[in-house]
Amino acid sequence: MTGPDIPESHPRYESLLTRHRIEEGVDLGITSRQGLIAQGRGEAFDYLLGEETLPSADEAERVAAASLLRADHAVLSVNGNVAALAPGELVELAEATGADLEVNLFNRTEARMERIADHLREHGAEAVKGLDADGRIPGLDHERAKVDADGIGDADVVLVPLEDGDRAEALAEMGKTELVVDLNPLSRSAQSATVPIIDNLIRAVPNMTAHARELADADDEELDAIIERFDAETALAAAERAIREPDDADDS
Ligand code: PTJ
Repeated sequence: MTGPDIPESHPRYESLLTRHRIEEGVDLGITSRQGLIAQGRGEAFDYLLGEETLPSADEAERVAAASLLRADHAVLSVNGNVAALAPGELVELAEATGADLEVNLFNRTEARMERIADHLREHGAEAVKGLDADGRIPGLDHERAKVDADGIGDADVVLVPLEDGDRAEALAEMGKTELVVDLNPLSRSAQSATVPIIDNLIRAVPNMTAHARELADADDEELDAIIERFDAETALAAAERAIREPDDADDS
């Protein structure tokens, strides 16, 4: 992708870069036009959160990394926004944790599925799932229910960044450990997650990879202890507090 002409010293550099990536994703036929709206919602929450990773989000990212490492079969779900914002970073997270990558779209079209899979391959992905669509998530209408039977269908741990609430709830009902990245702590996706990560995807993914690398030699007991100590409600409450009472900040 071409870089935007924004000086790194600009106070809103990260936000402008993110907008540029989403815009370019639309131009490339990767991101849906609804993705622009989703980006705007996300930006508003990021602004309220101070555009930085809260300590509670950093902890959730470590727990997510431990969950991916501990999984029998982990899958990172990729939609049009995620593919535009952090394709190379997701490939690195998949490599660091042994997870599969699967394209899974809210507004599914075959053309966009193919383009996103190609885009991930251009960023170093070796295998990309999602195109077989031979599995279904129960309780959703036909197009939105499609998954790969040997991908999300079979996974015990799934990372679903920027997921819509319906599908997040349906995946949770399938008993999967669901790691959700969403800047809105009140969204149904965040609320139904096993591990809600209230952070911007562009900060969350590299930080999960850093945690995964640091935990690469940890044994199962250590990973289990990290996972068991985590409390989703506390993490959600810390993010909500950071928005409502910024002066108290997140001191968890
Ligand atoms: O590519 P598709 O067809 O799968 O569609 C993807 C979108 C994201 C358009 C679709 O899933 C959708 O409409 O999502 P929603 O219901 O708008 O939810 C998106 C959520 O992601 C909202 O709660 C936003 O606050 C949040 N969000 C947006 N940008 C980011 C974000 N969270 C983390 N990082 C971001 N950069």
